[in-house]
Amino acid sequence: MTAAYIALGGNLGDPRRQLLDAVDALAHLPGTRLLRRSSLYRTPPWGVLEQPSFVNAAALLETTLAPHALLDALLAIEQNAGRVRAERNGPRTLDLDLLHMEGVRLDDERLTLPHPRIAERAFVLLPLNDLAPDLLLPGQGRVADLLATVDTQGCERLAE
Ligand code: PH2
Ligand code: MG
Ligand code: MG
Repeated sequence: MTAAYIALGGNLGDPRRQLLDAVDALAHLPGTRLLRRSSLYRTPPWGVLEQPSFVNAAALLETTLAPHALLDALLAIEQNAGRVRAERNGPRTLDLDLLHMEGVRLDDERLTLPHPRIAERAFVLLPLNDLAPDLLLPGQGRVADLLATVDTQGCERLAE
């Protein structure tokens, strides 16, 4: 079994519902257990600024799936949520990004692990810090230390 960290996000439709349904779908993947999920956060849009605010979260799985099989499973869950691929960094119903798998470093045309841009994104680090503040991301650093270097202004934990 390998620990796998997933980032969830969305800003179209009913993002909270879509994220919670996606966590449920993650828990039901073959060979996979859901260990933890973070709080939900409302976060200002990053990249493309003229779009609704996002809801973001993170989940920690334990899985026997290989990295590319897990990536395929994440894309299938996005498709089921009605995800349409459009503008880069633009609005979306559901985005599932594979952040890190324990012991895995990988860089090919489909997948780079750890995800290369975790360190610059408050909307990823805030929920990831709920799950694993001491996690050391190879090449980037410790999650809690990285979180201390980014601007979390405008991010708020949502009551559930
Ligand atoms: N995802 C993006 C682009 N911008 N901004 C926030 N706040 N949260 C996201 O999940 C997000 C984003 C592309 O995946
Ligand atoms: Mg993304
Ligand atoms: Mg994505």
